[in-house]
Amino acid sequence: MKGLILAAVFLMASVFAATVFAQHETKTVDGLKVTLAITSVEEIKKHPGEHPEIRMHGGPKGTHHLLIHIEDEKTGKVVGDASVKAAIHNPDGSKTLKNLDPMTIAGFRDYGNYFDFKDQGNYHIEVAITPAKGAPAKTFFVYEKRREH
Ligand SMILES: [Cu+2]
Repeated sequence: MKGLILAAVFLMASVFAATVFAQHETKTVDGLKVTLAITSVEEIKKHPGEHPEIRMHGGPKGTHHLLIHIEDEKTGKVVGDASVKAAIHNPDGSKTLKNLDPMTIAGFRDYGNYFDFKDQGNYHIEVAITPAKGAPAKTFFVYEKRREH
């Protein structure tokens, strides 16, 4: 069992190592460790073999793939049975609301979807997490788009 877990961790690390992230950040809220990873669609299309995202959500749309990975802070267990939504406040003042679909990368149940982050500026990302057991939680990230990816 321990060997299996180590193998899975190694597999996930190698999947992540191959990825150039536009943003990668972890925050802790209400006993949950929440990791945000944003990858540009360009990057995904350049190395489709390294990015399982290429087959997700009906194929790439928009400019970026947003992924949320959730772990229990105490046990380190992946929380794969939550319902996760993202509300994005775009630099032009508009708002985008999307469900983050359950998706499996390297055997882990994560959540994600494609978004349009076309404009330069700050995207305020509010992530609402409703675990199957336990209280709902909210956390915030800021994606600062300063370059063309
Ligand atoms: Cu995905």
